[in-house]
Amino acid sequence: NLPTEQWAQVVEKVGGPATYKRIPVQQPGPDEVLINVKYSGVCHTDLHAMMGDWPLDTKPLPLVGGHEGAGVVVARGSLVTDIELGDLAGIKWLNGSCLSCSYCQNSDESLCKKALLSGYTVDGTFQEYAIAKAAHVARIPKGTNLEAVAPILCAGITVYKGIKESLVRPGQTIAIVGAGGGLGSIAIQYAKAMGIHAIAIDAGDEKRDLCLKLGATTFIDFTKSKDIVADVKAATPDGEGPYGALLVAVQEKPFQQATCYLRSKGVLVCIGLPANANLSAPVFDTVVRMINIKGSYVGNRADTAEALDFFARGLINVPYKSIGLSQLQSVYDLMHEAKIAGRYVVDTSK
Ligand code: 8ID
Ligand code: ZN
Repeated sequence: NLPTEQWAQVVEKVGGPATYKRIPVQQPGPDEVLINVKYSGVCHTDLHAMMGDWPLDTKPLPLVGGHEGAGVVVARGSLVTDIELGDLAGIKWLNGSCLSCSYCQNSDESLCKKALLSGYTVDGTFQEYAIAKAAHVARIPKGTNLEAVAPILCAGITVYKGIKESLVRPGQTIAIVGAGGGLGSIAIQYAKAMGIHAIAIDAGDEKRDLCLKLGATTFIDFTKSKDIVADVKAATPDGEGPYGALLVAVQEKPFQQATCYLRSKGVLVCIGLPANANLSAPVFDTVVRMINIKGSYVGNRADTAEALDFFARGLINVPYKSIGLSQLQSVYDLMHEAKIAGRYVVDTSK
């Protein structure tokens, strides 16, 4: 017997704040499941959504944010046959896609024009009961620690996919920019597990200690370095710079810098989504040094399963701090100040 009402964090106007209140529990449609979200990670995307940072409309307000939700399947629609009540499951940013367009056919589901986005175009995981399309729900093995796994559902999938997109190979070096934040701290560990050396770039002693503990080979403090480009190059064995750069910072400037410290033929993978940012690079250098610039946007269902498998093998220890769902706004306040080392995970029962 499911409750008809629940606690949720609701965005009622652009710019926030998020309001903790009681709202109705929705019923899943025929191809959907209802998940009792136990824990949800807080991604910087949730803050961008509340602030109206992007040139993409959310669903009409009110909006329930959140897209790193780990929980238990408690109801399913009549067409759903491959996931059982009681199974552990995760709601990710890609809540659903059409599964039949040319992008979906090619497993580029995040590029589907009809994609549904959790906590953005549909209500997300900052509530006790959330809905997702069964085809896209992440399958989580029984016995998994739901609090620890939650951040894998966006941050983990995204950085794992991004590292693959960088084409950096085992034994080579990647720069992770924004390395002390949620995506960055997890990226260090995926890189390490994939046999890749990570140069971590971020600010402050807490983030430096975290990055080095997680396995970064070097930490560069962008607030203290007098010459980021020279420092990054100097941190690679031949002084030529890293083979790839994973940009998960929420500022425009480091995107420009990366094109300068990448070694020739290096790949810049843009993941962070700072508001109103543009990327410019010198055309001459880009040509004669054969620099690659690309974007990477979450991951498909196979990336999801693979990212979760790295977690299940004990290779990824998400550095998370726990807090009640009722305290979400305080997490946004810290995030806005770039004061979070690692990830916050909210407990929907508090
Ligand atoms: O699919 C995608 N492309 C995707 C998926 C998930 C998240 C994209 N994102 C986007 C988010 O919307 C956000 O814009 O990735 C970005 C990072 O998300 P996050 O990791 O959740 O944010 P955070 O925890 O606040 O970490 C950001 C870090 O960047 C550092 C900050 O100190 C912080 O630790 N940073 C900044 I701001 N400027 C920097 C700079 N110049 C910097 N680090 C290095 N150099
Ligand atoms: Zn996210």
